[in-house]
Amino acid sequence: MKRVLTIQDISCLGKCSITIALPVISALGSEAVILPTALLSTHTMFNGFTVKDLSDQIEPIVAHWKQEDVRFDCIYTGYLGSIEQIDQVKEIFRTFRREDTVIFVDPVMADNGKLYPTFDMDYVRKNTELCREADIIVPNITEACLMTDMEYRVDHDEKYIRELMDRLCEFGAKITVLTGVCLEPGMTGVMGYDRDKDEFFLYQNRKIDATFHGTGDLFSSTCVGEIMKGRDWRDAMRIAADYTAHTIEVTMKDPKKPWYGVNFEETIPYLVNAE
Ligand code: PXL
Repeated sequence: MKRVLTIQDISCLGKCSITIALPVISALGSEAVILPTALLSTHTMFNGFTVKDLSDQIEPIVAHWKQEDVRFDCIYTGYLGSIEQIDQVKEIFRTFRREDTVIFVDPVMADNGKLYPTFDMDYVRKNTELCREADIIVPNITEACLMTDMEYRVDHDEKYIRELMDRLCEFGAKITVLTGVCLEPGMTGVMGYDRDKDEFFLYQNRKIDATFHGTGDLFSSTCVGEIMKGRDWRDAMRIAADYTAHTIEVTMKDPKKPWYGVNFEETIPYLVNAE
């Protein structure tokens, strides 16, 4: 069985980061090992959330794993707490990276043209450094614009997306994926670039007029789980995009849906059977 280390926060309530990564990666048949970066009462879209930084736990946990000679097939990072933590994560890459370890970085820090509360431009620069060490990066358009110094545009055309992709590809990842790419009315999806094959990939599916929290984490966790299943990265992205859209649709039909996240629990059977 493949073993995935995921490094992100625990938002106790809120259906994002580790509380999505764990069930999704497990459902797709890989062992999910967690390294929590911070403990929050909720995600940061709630008012009055509490945060306990867990940076001081990282070193002893990693030291113990080294003693146990633990190996990972993938290291997947999402929301990290601080600039110092990004240095700790880089060190973890150095410690556990083997020839066939997939380093998957989702530089979670912004959406819809805005940085999340708690982050600033120094954090953006540091997250850019982390992306330079990855095999696969999956920023959304807002994160990509911040990291490449481009203007954020809600309405975009292919020329704009290509320019953004060109700048992102300079980070040197084997696979560069930009999410939230809308190139046809009513559609949204991803554009990817495979460095070794020098090939672009565009996948568009129906755009649902709603934004829900945690859907980026759902997309990334699904990609990781599918890649660990041996799926080609293009198929993994297609399945993840379809699964995310399907989950949003199912959530919208629930009159009792919570405002803070999607009903991914209901759609796990769909995911497990996705081809
Ligand atoms: O879904 C991304 C995410 C993860 N973790 C925390 C967040 C967010 C987005 O706001 O606040 C704590």
